[in-house]
Amino acid sequence: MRALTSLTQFPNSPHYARFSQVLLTDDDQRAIISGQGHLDSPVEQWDVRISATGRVHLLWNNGLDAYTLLSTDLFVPTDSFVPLTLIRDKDRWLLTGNTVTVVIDPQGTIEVQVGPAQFFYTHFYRHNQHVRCALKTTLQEHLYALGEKVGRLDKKGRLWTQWTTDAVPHEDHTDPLYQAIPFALLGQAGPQGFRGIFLANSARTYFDATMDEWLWIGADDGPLSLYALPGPHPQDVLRHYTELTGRFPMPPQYALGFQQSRYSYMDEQEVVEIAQTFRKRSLPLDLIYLDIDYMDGYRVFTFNPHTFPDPKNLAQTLAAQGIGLVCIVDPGVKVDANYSVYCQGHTQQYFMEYLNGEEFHSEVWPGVCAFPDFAQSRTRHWWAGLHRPLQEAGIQGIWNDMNEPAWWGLGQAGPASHPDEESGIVHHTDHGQMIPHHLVHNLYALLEAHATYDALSSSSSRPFILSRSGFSGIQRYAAVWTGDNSSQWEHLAMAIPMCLNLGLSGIPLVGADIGGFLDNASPELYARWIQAGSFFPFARAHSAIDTARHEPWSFGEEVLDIARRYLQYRYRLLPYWYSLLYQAHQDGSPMMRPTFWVDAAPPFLTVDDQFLIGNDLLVAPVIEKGANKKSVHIPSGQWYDPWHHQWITGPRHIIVDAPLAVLPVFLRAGAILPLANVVQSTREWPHHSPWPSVIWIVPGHGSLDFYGDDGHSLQYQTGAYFIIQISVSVQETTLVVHWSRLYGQDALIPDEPVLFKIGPLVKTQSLTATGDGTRISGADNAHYIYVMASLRKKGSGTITIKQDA
Ligand code: MIG
Repeated sequence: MRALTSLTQFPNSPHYARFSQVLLTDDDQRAIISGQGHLDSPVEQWDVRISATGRVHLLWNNGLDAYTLLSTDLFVPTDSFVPLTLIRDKDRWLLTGNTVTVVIDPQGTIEVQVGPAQFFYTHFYRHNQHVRCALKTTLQEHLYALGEKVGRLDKKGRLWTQWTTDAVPHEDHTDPLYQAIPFALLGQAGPQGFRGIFLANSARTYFDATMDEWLWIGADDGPLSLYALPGPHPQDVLRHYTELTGRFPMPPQYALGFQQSRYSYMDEQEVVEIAQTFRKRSLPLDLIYLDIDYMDGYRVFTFNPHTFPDPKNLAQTLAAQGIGLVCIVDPGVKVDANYSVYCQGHTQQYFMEYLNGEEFHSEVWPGVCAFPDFAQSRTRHWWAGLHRPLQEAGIQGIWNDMNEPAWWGLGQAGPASHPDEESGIVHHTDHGQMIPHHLVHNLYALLEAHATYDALSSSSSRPFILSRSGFSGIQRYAAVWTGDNSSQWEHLAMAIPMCLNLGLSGIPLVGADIGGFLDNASPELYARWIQAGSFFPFARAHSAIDTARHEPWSFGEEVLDIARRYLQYRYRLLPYWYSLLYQAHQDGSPMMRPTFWVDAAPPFLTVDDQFLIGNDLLVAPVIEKGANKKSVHIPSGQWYDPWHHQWITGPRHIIVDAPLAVLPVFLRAGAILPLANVVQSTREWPHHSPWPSVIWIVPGHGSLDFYGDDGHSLQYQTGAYFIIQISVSVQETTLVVHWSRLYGQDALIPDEPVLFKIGPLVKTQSLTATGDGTRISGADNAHYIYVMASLRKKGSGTITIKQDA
């Protein structure tokens, strides 16, 4: 690995580019800047384009653009560009289009002004194939996203590399990790707010934030292809970024359920026992994972005939308990003349090759392996077809591991070979090009996920894929977990900023292995982890081979009760989660959000031991050993603490009691939380997505677009869904709850009435409720008013609560 610590070694280099000419193309949609400098080539070229939506694309051509080439096969970017006007202003060029202004200075700077966001680029530099430039930032501006990174929420102060790597074990200094997401979100308090930079390049790339006032951005090869994405809210930036790279399709509803894994459940009997114990202990569960030992000698797409003789029967047995099966699939295919997958791949030349056409081999779990060349659509098509036996056995989801790709070299002797060093490997494209591996490496998991997605969407149900590695756009196909963490308190703490930044990188369904993968969790650590993990978008417990048992009942009765209670909270909240999934699907908003999402001021710009689910639920997990209190930064506005029945006015720093059974949560005034009955599995709702029995309305101002569909088919893509907008407002002594259907037909909406739980109110004795629905008095009606109503009847309804005259 390269020991780069900074990109800024040549601060006074004469090699920075200068600009000599700016011209418009015939259609006026592209400005071409010619550069001069003491560069390796006498003339360099830059393109500037402005999209109709206000994104500014700056492209410094430099060799093969593998990202654009291969992603064009996967999807076509939607950008359309506006006509530009160019004028010479003194010795600079002014380029305008739409509401954007770009100022090009012959000294070698390009300044983009789009709304309150400003992007000042300078120090364009090339050395051999490496390109870089500097983007102006300030001490006040914080840095986020960048995919999957260790450390704090704010990524300033370090050099970050984007190069997909099997990083086991990883610690606070480890970089890079499994995902490569060359997208940075920059943000500060005040009107300037947030802005984003996407470096659309699949080579090894760098974001060097070691200087306070400059962000250096570089790539080892390929173009410096930079998209400036305006804000000012992070939601605006994410909308732009996911418009370019794609959004998360609605997954099957079980993807939000709890999931249990271990490396490995060794045979069918063990899997059945795990399922039965979950049911016996009344622990909600939707999926069990089969890790690599289910296979026959680690041969992908096979089952071990002795330990998993009847996977179909196993899947049926589990399905009867509402539990689905997910199988791991690694890309390495065992080189074995008696193994049909290898033989097909070899004969058809589906595998990666050396430049001289020889098949590339390296060792991984099955021994010596060949690796599918996912850059070719014919290989992807073949790979998709290989999933048929798994589907026929009734497998619900696919878990893609080792897809960085990870391999260990040949032979035991030397050090493990690293994909960097396999410099002679090439990929072939559909258009007859050969691309060196280092330009495809970061895209490998994305291309594999695309093939897997195709495999699983050939039936009528929605695909569910979990991927360890990925590039910008992995959210089009897969959920992501953070790889091999450890059963240590530091790793529980780190999971929060890691998943927050993954969410801010456009990937909504994210989580870390609950309990920690390596090592053994103490009962206390597991209790704290399952509490916190129940509030992560993706909730899966997993543990390595040779570790102690980590199922929820392995730590004694007290911890089991805690696990059950928090898993039940998770299932109750599923209607809320499901609506957030839909929002992610629509505009790229994360489901798990940093508190700066609602309050972009200090300390929220750096707070990373608490998080929001949507905008209404603040979660503050205990992440320290032995702690029974939690320090919480409450964002501005009124928040309700349901454990201590207290209102808190933010912004405020508080310390709350949090004994082992308590994870502090806070509800925003105006929160609308649709809550389901506790079920053991989402399969208890075979015909519709999570449906609330209760909608908790917290007095204040707020609204929620409550979304639903059938929960499993692709018919939502052709309009089979509904959206009911629910809002609450308070004026003097009157509180009004209103709902109205924004979209969807009656037949899709369950007929079961819902109970509006409105409160806490000061006292309900002197309050009257009028409007649609029937008032029900509950036991604790001193603080809550309950009104039963149908969300289906009529298209809308209102409940008004008034103080008696
Ligand atoms: O080199 O399949 O991150 O979740 O259990 C280890 C065995 C390979 C790494 C994954 C982990 C999985 C394990 N895999």
